Formats: sequence, structure tokens, C-alpha cells
Amino acid sequence: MSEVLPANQALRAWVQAVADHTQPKRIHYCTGSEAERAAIERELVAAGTLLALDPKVHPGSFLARSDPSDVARTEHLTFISTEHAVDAGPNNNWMSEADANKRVWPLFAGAMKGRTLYVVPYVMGPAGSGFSRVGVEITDSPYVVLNMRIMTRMGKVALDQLGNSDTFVRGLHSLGDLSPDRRFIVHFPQRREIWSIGSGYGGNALLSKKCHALRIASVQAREEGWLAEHMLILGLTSAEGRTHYVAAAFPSACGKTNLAMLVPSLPGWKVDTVGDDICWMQPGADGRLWAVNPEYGMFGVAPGTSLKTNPNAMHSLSHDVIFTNVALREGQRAWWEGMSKLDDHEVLQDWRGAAWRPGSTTTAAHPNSRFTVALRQCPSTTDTYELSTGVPISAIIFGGRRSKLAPLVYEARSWRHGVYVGATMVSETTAAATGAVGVPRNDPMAMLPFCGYNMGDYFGHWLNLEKKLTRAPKIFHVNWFRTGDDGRFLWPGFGDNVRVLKWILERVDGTATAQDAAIGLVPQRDAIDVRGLDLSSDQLFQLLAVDGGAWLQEAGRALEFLGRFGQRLPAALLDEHASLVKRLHDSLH
Ligand code: SAT
Ligand code: MN
Repeated sequence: MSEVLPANQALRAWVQAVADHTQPKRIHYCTGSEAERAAIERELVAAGTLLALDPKVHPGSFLARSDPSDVARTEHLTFISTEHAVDAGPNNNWMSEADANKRVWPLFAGAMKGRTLYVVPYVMGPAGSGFSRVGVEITDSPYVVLNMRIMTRMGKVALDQLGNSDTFVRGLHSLGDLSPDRRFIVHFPQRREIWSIGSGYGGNALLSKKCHALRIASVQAREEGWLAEHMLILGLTSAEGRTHYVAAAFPSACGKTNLAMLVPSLPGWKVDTVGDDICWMQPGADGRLWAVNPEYGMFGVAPGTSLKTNPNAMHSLSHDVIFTNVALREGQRAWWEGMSKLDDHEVLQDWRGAAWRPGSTTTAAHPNSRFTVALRQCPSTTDTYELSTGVPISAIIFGGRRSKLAPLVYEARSWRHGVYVGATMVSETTAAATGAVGVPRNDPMAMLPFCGYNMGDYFGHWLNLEKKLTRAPKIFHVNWFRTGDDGRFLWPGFGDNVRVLKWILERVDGTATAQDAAIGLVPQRDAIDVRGLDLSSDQLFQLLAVDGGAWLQEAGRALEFLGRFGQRLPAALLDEHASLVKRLHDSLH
């Protein structure tokens, strides 16, 4: 790998300062070239860090196994460092700058001894777009470099966009000793800097993703009047040829990737995948909200992905993929729960590399195992995600994983009510973060782990944005996960979710009817297109039912949650809350 030193003085000075402290064996400035990728892959295969998969079944693809204690984001080890704790808010762990210097910075001392320090410049957003921002990650993990090369526009393109500017997000990452006892992910929003040590996994280590594109960017977005959101973006074209773009927020591992690339079950409908995880939005001169996907690839959850549930994802995975913590079938083939049937007597290697047999009490793939793949490999992308103007958003969708209570879909009455709906979102926890799974928790706008500042201020920022939007998107809430009395999902989900999107777009166009319920506008039963679906009218009734008494309890819980933001909570949300409670009471009498 030949060394190319960038001209940017600020970058070189920062790299030197980090190298003085971390003492790497050598420094490599990444260009993003094919030769560079191939060289790093060869090195990792030789070291046993990457396993080359069957070149016929998985051309150009590898399996990585992470340390068994390092398989998901660790929210309790993730900090925001601001001068005053109240600016980080009750939604973040706060660490003073002095503490960060005392507890975290010393962990980097000599941490890169014997290792290569990689400098990874990247652009978030289409190169040259007004939405785009440059970041640089310094890392001692070549696995991170390979992932960053897929997830972002990485290397020369970023240095070109940066030029001589000293304005870039600085991300410092070291694997350290991978011990959870010495693991920290600390953000300094004011100086746009991130320190991450002790983890090589996902959102802890690929600093462009949650750390930059959400935690740091959310702070920058508030200062500059835009939004950095945990949302997919998709274009949906109806059978009649009308296209709308929607942005949708769901917590991690709740089906964002599946929805982003759904194959519509309704004839003639088409999906254009723009993004599957992160969305940056700005009010345009035309009073609409415009969005780009700052990323270039997907870091998707593998388990549950199959030709049936998500054919576009499966086709995306036909080559040049990094799989992390999936299982291995004989012949170096990737496998995970829900992917395909296994032979009865087959023996696999589980995600740790141990022998595993079908019927075992453990899972073969880790529940949070992932695939990293370029967006361009997805059959449902066009060149829309490269548009430097972004796409105009017609509808914003909030969604949670709720086995009870929340109906399949409802529409907020106004922007302000929509912000209340987003702010009071609840979802059951998943394997994407360490901790118990299946526990309901408040997750406003699916941003609880990702908002880099006090969420009370964040709600205020959302409310304020309305002033700049003469053609604001309509706001909706969906729930694909409601179960019946037998505990089974009532709604088929996946490709049939287009039926809900259809109602949403018809609401945007003013052609679908809705029923005024206390919680918002709910579709009339015949307003959802269920033709060809095996769904009884009783199931549909249960899916759309609003139980006023249960919602009153829910409202109590919401108020308790909002109360945590104290003085920082905008009064408008309390007004919305009071109106909701009044409507619920009225509906019960
Ligand atoms: O680990 S990541 O944060 O990249 C994925 C997720 O939790 O959404
Ligand atoms: Mn995510």
C-alpha cells in the first residue's frame, strides 16, 4: 500500500497528536481504492480475523466473528460530554470533560502499539451536496476500515471534499483490549469529536453511523435548522404512477431494513430504496422537507432475513458482503435463523465457531448478527440516493414494536400532534443493544440512544421546524407487531406493509377516508386495501381497535416519561397531552 499524505494541515496535525499518544507501529491514510481493500482483506484472512466464504456461493465475501462480549451497542457505556449535564439531558449518560480526560484519554495511551493506525476520511451524504458533511475516523481496526469503505463514501472523495478546511468530525477509535471494563464511547458535540475504545462492533466502532450521523449531527442540525434522524427513506410509486417519498423511524432491529426495500404485494406498486437507517432532512426553499441518506451501505440484521421476508436484501447479499457473527454451514456458507431449512443431521459452526446442531437450545447466528453491504447492490435502489438535492418527504412515519395497544396505523392531527406522537413512542427492546429483550421502553422518534442533546430541546426543535414548512409532511404511527389473543402476529407484515403505506399516501393525496378516534385518525375498516389477503374481518377489527381505557393508562405513562425533561419540555407537548386525555375521557363516556 503506497502512502499518500493529504495536504490538509489540520488533519495531519490531529493524526500526529493521536499517534504521539497511541503509538502505532505505522500510519496509513486510506484512499478507498480496490487495491487497498484487497490488501487489508488478505492481511485479515492471514491473521484469521476474517474467514473467506465459498467464492461460488459468496463471491468477495467474508465472515467476521467479534469477541463474544462485544456483539451489540453498549448504551450504558456511551456518554455525551458537555459543559453542563442538563444539556446532555436525562436521555444521555453525561461525562464531564475533566472526567473524560482522566478516565478515558489514558486508555488510549500506547493502545495502538504494534498496530497500524488507519486514517479513514469519509463523506456523509452525496459528494458535493449541501447536505453532506465530512468526517475522519482514526482506527486501529482493519475490520472497521473495510466496513467504513462499504458504509460511507470513503477515501479520496472525502479528502477532495474537505480540501484545506479544518471543519470535520474527528472520530478516534481503538479496540483497546476489548474489555467491557475499559470500554467507553464518548461524544463531544461542541467540538464535533468522538472517542471510542474497547469495542470493535457496529455502532460502537463504525463512528460514521450512530456517533457522527446521529449523535453529533443531531446537535449540529439543531444549531443549523435541520434534522438528523434514525429513519429509513423510501420512494413509493403507486400503480397509477404517482411517487411519494416517506421517512420512517423505528428502533434498532424493528424491521427498518425490511420496510426500506419491501417488495409490494399490491400489483403495479414500486419501491425505491433511498436509505435504511439514517436520514438527514432540511426545509427547502419550497417549504417542503428534503431528505438524504448520509450513508452508502447497510449494516442490516441477518436473522429473519430470507427470500420470503426480504428478497431484495437476499439479492443484495449475493457478493461482496462482510457478515458479522452469523453461523457457518459446511462449505463456508453463511447461515442464520430464518434464512433457509437445514438438513436434519447437519452440523454448523455457531457464531462463536463452536459445533452446533439443529434443535440446539442456543441460536446458531447471534440474534444481532449483521451483514455489511453497499446500497448499490440492492435491486430496489435506483440512483435516487445519489441525488445531491435529496428527495421531498410527503409523510413521516413513527413505528414501534408493540404486541398490544397501538393500532396498525393512525394519522396525527397536525404537525404538533405528530411531534407528541413521536415523543411518546414506546417499543419493546431488541437484541441490537445489550440488556433484556422484549421490555417496553419509551423511545422518542426511535432516537433515545442517538439524540446527542437534551431531548426536551430536541422536541422543541421539531416543533419549531414547522415554521419553515409551508408544506409539512403528514405524520403517522404504525405498528406491524400487534398480536391476537393467541399471541400470534395479527398482521402479515413485510410486502403487505405496502397496504398501509398505500393508505398513508392516499391520506397525503386527500383521497382516503379516516375515522376520528381519540388518539388520531384511524382508517375506516374498508379504507385499507386487503384484497387477496388472508385476513378475517375480526383480525382487521383487532388491528385497528383503540382501547380507550388502555390508552388512558398509556397516556399516564407518557406523561411520566415527558416529565423527566422538566423545564426543558416544551409546553406545547403538555397541551397536546391534555387534549389527548380529554378526547380519551370523552370517548369513554
Ligand atoms: O450497531 S448499530 O448501532 O450500528 C446498529 C443498530 O443498533 O441500529
Ligand atoms: Mn439503526
